[in-house]
Amino acid sequence: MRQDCRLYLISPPRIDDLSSFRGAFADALSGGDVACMQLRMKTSEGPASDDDVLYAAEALLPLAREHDVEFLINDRPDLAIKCGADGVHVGQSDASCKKARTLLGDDATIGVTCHNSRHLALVAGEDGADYVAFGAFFPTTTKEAPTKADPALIEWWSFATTVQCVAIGGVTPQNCGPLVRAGADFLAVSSAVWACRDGPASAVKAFEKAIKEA
Ligand code: 3NM
Repeated sequence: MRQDCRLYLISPPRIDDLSSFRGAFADALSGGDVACMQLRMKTSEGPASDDDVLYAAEALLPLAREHDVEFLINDRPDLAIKCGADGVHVGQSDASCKKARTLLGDDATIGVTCHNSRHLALVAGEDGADYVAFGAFFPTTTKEAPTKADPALIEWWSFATTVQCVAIGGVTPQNCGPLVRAGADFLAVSSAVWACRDGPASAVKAFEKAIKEA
């Protein structure tokens, strides 16, 4: 049986005040079930420096460990190794899934951005990805998402394979129902949690409720 859908947090693209964001992360984790946190410090102007990523990971990883939350680094297997993360999320123009596996080993979690492409997802699955990520399901301002995905893709994937899938892009507690019902294993969310008016804990709680009721 497939596990129930769970929440997967993506950091804000910029973390200007690490101590304040650490507080927001702790607040999010106090709100309910969180499976994973991806540190993705990257704006349209480019990625944060290696030092800034490592510094942020050093501050956030212990919190993730305390709450049994997987901690992944975006794009960079080398930084994932350096900071002791559980794995990496790679895009189509980053290190390949195979390369990441060679570098990180069998126990690491490796996820691959597959946009709205069945082909990319099948290749990632064959290459040993632990999950594939489809998106963007809804409009987002967090990233210039190059493709638009439909819940039917998740439905097809869930029937076709046992590799887990992540739904990403503009996901909120209000719009996530169709993704959950289609069989998404994870909802990957950034702004709906960090920019929630009532705070991250309240957003996580709202996602938990929406997932249960989907
Ligand atoms: N990847 P929010 S959309 C990181 O479509 C990312 O591949 C996407 O943030 C894709 O929850 C996206 O704020 C942004 O929309 C997700």
